[in-house]
Amino acid sequence: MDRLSDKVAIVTGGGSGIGRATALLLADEGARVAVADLSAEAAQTVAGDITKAGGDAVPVTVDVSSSGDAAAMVDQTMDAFGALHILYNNAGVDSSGDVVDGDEDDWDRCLGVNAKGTFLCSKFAAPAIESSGGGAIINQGSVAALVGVPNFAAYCAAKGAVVSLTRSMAVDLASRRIRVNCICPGTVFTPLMEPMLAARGGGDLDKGLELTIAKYPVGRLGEPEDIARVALFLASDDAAFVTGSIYTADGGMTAQ
Ligand code: 1HS
Repeated sequence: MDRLSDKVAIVTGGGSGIGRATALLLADEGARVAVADLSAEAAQTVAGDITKAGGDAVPVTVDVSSSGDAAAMVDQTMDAFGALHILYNNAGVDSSGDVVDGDEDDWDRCLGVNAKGTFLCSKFAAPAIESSGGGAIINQGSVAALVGVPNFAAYCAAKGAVVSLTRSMAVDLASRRIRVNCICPGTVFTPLMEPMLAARGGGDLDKGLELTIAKYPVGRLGEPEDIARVALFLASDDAAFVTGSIYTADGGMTAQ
């Protein structure tokens, strides 16, 4: 289908995992995509995959916790495509430890990327989206914003901030014709999650996966494409009346 023809999207963290799956899906639906990632190599690889498949994409290197990088990412996208309609604030990092053994630098990094990064990318993207006629911002929350996940204090706090920021942005940006929604995924087995899963299994990744899957009524963890399809819906005109919403995509984990 061509649900996003004539649209331009930025996907942060687009070089791997959920971001990669979403960049590929949005391009397959006709969007021109800026694949933004901290890793220039990863961004180039995904942008190249889109181009080889007949799509239109450019790689962008960005540290979303840097205001200069976030502003430059939007400028590079506008220079490349002349418009911006969709921003997927997917880039994120994990954390380790509870409030007692958690590390202050780990807290600052986690809040800086997950919460401040969402703020900065949205700050610079919103005027560009407005000038392009409006569009959609999708923030990446987590079930960790909705339930307490053990030994994940900074991550839970950061994703809770993203959920609240989403509601605030939805109210503030409606007059600019920008819809803002948040996806709260359950665990998707990506490179980002391996440290947390291994720690949960006492250093045994397979044990950590077994313990985690047991928390999911559907009997499996998410796939990147499970989340990408929710992002596609929220980016598309099918969600024209949806803003300020929190979409859990968690295999029933938080329904228990
Ligand atoms: C990493 C993702 O945002 C989910 S947080 C961990 C949830 S679970 O593994 O404890 O079910």
